Amino acid sequence: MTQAALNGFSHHIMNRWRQLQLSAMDCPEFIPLAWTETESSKMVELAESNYALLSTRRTTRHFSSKSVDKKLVELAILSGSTAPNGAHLQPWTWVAISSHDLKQQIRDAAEAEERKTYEERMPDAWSEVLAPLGTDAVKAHLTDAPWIVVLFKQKKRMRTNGVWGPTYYATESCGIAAGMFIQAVHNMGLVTLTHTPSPMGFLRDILKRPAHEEAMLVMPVGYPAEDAMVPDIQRKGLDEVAVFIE
Ligand code: IYR
Repeated sequence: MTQAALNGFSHHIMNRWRQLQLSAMDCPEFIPLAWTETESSKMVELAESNYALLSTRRTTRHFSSKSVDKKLVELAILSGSTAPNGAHLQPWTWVAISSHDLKQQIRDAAEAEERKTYEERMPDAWSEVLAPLGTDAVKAHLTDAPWIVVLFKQKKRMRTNGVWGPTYYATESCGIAAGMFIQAVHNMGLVTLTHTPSPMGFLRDILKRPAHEEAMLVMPVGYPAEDAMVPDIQRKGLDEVAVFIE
């Protein structure tokens, strides 16, 4: 046998061994999909009512301090956590805060960063598109709302062998989870706002999260203030957002 053939052979043996190890390790178990067919006449009705519900969702900066039952926040988090995600690693941690002291600490730190962003860091190209939305460095919603939920993305995971490994598509997974959380909050008759203080490192420190977790979104949850306002803006139509190729 030539040296090249020997190398090829040992490579083949190594690969086979690896395959055997893998199949012994994760021998997947499957169960039947729980699914009941929806009558086709009902499907359009359901699709329309879901769209109608989502169309009424608005992001407001004006929250009431009226309290919200913890159970509702738990259900919103559970709903968000049903999101499809990379390799089913569920790479998220939701930190839900109702402590006024902690909300104040988060608000103070967020406003300090946001003041720098709005006053020094924000280029014209950015501020010109934010101006119509009326955002600024004052983040009263962080103390007005009864709850703030901070979504942390897990960048790594501990493998069963005790060695750190990556998570996969954690940003996409957490983005989808946040969307489902927002939908759940809206569906239960509450409002939320996707706040993205930048940089967000202070959230890990204040909330004592480990280094492999990175804050992605801060979402106050509550009732809207009685005089809550929203910008007068329209959503793009289907022909502006979609292309169908049939
Ligand atoms: N993070 C800042 C700025 C901001 C940026 C975008 I893009 C928005 O849609 C809204 C705000 C803030 O939260 O104010």
